[in-house]
Amino acid sequence: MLPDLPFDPSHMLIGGAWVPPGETLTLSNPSTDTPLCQIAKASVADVDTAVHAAEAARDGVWGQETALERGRLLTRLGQLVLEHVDILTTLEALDVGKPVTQARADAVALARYCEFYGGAADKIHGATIPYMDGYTVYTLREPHGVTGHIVPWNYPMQIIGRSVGAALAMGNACVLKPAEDACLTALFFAWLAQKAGLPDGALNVVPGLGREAGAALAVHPGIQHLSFTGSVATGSAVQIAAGANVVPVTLELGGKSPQIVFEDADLDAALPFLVNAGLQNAGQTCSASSRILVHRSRLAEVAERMAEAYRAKRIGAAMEDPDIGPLINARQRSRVEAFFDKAKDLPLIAECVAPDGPGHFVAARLYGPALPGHALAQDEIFGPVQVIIPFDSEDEALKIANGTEYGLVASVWTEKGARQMRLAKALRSGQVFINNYGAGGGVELPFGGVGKSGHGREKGFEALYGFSTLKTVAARHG
Ligand code: TXE
Repeated sequence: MLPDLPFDPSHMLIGGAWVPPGETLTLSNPSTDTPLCQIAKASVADVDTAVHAAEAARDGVWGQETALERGRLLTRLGQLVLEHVDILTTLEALDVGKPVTQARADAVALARYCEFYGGAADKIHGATIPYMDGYTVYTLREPHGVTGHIVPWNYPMQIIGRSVGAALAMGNACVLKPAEDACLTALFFAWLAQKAGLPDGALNVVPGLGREAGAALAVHPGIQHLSFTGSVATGSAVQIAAGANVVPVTLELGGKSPQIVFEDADLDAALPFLVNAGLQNAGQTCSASSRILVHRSRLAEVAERMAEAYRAKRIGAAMEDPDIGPLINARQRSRVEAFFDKAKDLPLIAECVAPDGPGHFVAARLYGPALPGHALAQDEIFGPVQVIIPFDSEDEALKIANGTEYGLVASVWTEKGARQMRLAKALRSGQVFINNYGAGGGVELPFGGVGKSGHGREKGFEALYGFSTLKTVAARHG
């Protein structure tokens, strides 16, 4: 059951007011497939009102706020998030089906984003540029104005932290469209932001359908920057829609991220990363490591040890804090099961059996050896499924690793320093990890992809450049 909330979860937050929508949608619990509550089905008109509220904030109190005060506000918000970690954890576990420990880590990460961007708000600035005699030239880093944030259901808190957190730090006013499958922590975060003293309209939240509210936000002429995380198809549609208004878009679209295990890899160190980077959040992670490339000399050993780890995993309801929770909805389960059909020609190395429904549970499966061109080795599955691909040489490993349409994250397990350096340079990927995977997901580390994994960078200081624009001022004084 849903805990008592200090706001009505069927309402939208627009211009500082909790507003009832014309229509609602039912939010359900993926662990039980039972309804949780009603949420807003924001209309095109609601999105328009939210954008105007953000414009009013941009042109009003929020737009006048100093960087120091924006930083203080975000720091206060981070503290409030920490004080409400328990309820945020419960909401995420119920809404996303995310095991409690993983949901808690996301809540703590949300606080960390607020702290980081709170601290960074007054430390980003322009430069002076040496120029011709008689001129003083400098640059000003300014907010875009009103930013749109279209967020998926797999990591709502982390994605809101990295995009809305950075956008607010730079002084933008935000319109956030959370996913129709999971929006409770977005609403709770907005309520905390009000408590922290965020001026009305600086953050507006309009839950609703992607094809209605999301599409309306993407095409709205009042939006000056869009940040989107989700599927390639929708990301591409959002970019095309934003193109009509010549609006910059940051796209984070997932991947097929490899871990490369060389003949000299420390397997004791690698094993937890090899497995957990694929199974965390039931594999519904943009940076999930779904391809394990293994030097043929270690193939049997890696397969055996990963299989052992798979068999020790437990799948269950999120509130029972299993290793693996349910998938978000029946559609996602069907998607994953369709990959099981495509894998009929592959050896199944290990399986962690899923409990029967009504929750959207699916077995965790490890397949291999597979050829690099197999559908399981090429397509994003977004479920608890990994595939082992053997290789014989460094060149071959690199070719396989770079041989998909994606390029989000890659990791290399080897003790050889020169090889680490060669691969870090040659891998086509937004992030490369050496003898680890993810480095704990630090908020400080710029994140984003190449190829169909998207473009633009979020997290770290880099995000602040993305959520701002640069003005050059040239003063002629003789
Ligand atoms: O994604 P969508 P879905 C991938 C993953 C998954 C697949 C489908 O492979 O299996 O996408 O998931 C909003 N205009 N990822 O259908 O449609 C929608 O409301 C504007 C990868 O959930 O991309 C939600 O808020 N917005 C991923 C958000 O877009 C629209 C995370 C994502 O939904 C819209 C999630 C439209 N026309 C899925 N249509 C990652 N990179 O982490 C939908 N939306």
